Amino acid sequence: MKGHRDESGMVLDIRNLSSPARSVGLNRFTNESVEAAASVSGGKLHKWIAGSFCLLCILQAALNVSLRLALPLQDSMNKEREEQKRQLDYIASQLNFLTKEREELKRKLEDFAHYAQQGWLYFNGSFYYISSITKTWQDSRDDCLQRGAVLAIISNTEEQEFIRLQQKVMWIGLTDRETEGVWKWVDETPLTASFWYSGEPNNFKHRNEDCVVINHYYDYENNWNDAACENLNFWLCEKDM
Ligand code: MMA
Ligand code: CA
Repeated sequence: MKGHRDESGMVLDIRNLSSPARSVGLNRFTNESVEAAASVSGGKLHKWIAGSFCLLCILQAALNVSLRLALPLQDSMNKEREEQKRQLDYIASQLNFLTKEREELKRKLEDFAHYAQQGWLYFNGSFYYISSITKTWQDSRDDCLQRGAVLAIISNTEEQEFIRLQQKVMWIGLTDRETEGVWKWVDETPLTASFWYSGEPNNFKHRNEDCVVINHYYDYENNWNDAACENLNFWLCEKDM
């Protein structure tokens, strides 16, 4: 195309113009078209900058929102992790405790099996052994020690009842041979709850009766008797579990 279309849309053929006119026309055309071009591209740039700015704003807003969402999430995840660690520590300590407890129970079970097999009777936390032969009080005491036990120490009514129901005359671990009238158990504890049969202890006929047997009055709740320590009797050992 030989002509140039100006802004009005008219075709201007610069070849028909005189030289100065041509030059003026050309200059006019060139300046205008540069301005026009500049104004077009300037508008586009403005739009582009504005658009980019908007996009940045949107991105910033999105970032703000996601940070605001993410931070509490992070916080709660940390808390959850701490809680889980606490729970793990607790479970570990429980496991440790239960492992020890299991070992303790295993040992107890083995002890129980051992004493039960040898004919010991179990009552309220203790095993009891009733002899099948008779001995003096001192020999009976020694026998119990050899069995890892002591001559029975009666601490309360329930224990007295249990022993009475065995219906056997037996030495128990009570004596006043150190000081007449001061009764002491073989573990050195003083006598508190006592179950003397009526009239006992009596040092019968001024004999020295310094040791104690379960009497044969099994129907009576109180059936202890002081007897001579050299007498031969069955005996009762006790082992606390
Ligand atoms: C026996 C003896 C004594 C007791 C009296 C009770 C005969 O002696 O066991 O210690 O006090 O019986 O009658
Ligand atoms: Ca007596």
